[in-house]
Amino acid sequence: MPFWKSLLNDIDFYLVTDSGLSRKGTLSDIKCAVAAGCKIVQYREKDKTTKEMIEEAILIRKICGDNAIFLVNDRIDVALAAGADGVHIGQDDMPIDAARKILGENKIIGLTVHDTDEAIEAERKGADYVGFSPIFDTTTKKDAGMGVGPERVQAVKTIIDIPIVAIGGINKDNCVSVVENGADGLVAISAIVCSDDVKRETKYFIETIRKIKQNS
Ligand code: TZP
Ligand code: MG
Repeated sequence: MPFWKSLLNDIDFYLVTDSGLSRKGTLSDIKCAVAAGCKIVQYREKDKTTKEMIEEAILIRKICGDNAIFLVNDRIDVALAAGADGVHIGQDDMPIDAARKILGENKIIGLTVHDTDEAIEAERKGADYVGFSPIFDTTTKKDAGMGVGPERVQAVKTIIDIPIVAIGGINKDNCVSVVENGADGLVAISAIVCSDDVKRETKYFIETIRKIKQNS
């Protein structure tokens, strides 16, 4: 059984990288987040060449080791070249069934969904988890659309069996409501990579999520 099976079923905090926003650099962000206990890292890079991405992804693979699941955004080629655990794709990226053909059964495929219909379809097509987006308004992804609000997580959570992580504008002030509405995990970019202490902020999210789940 791949090491990530149990981690995926016990998601709490999930880091997505952004080299454009990062204060200390993507590799530093990942090292600090994993040291703080982050168990899923998604390498999301829009500005580098394929060669640069593969070189960086190989380093990320080493940092994550068996402690954190390592996913690559969009780029199945980069994921395979670097030995990542899988990919995260969007509605307009390669369809899940095509991605599955390339990656095989032992890799993770996560899909971004915006409503219950897309979530049902994602599960039916074999996604391993869904990223429900965007919960709140965000400036990190310019075309993300308007935040739908944390209450909408409940509708998606109750309709599918695969894990649901929530993304978009999540920060320390609003994260509690998202978990209380049923998110298995929270994803953040700016709340982590723009901070001056990635380890501290990551710990805060993990502990907050765990506390809410214990009490529910
Ligand atoms: N997909 C949907 S919203 C988003 C992505 C990649 C950006 C999330 O970034 P932040 O800074 O946590 O709002
Ligand atoms: Mg994409």
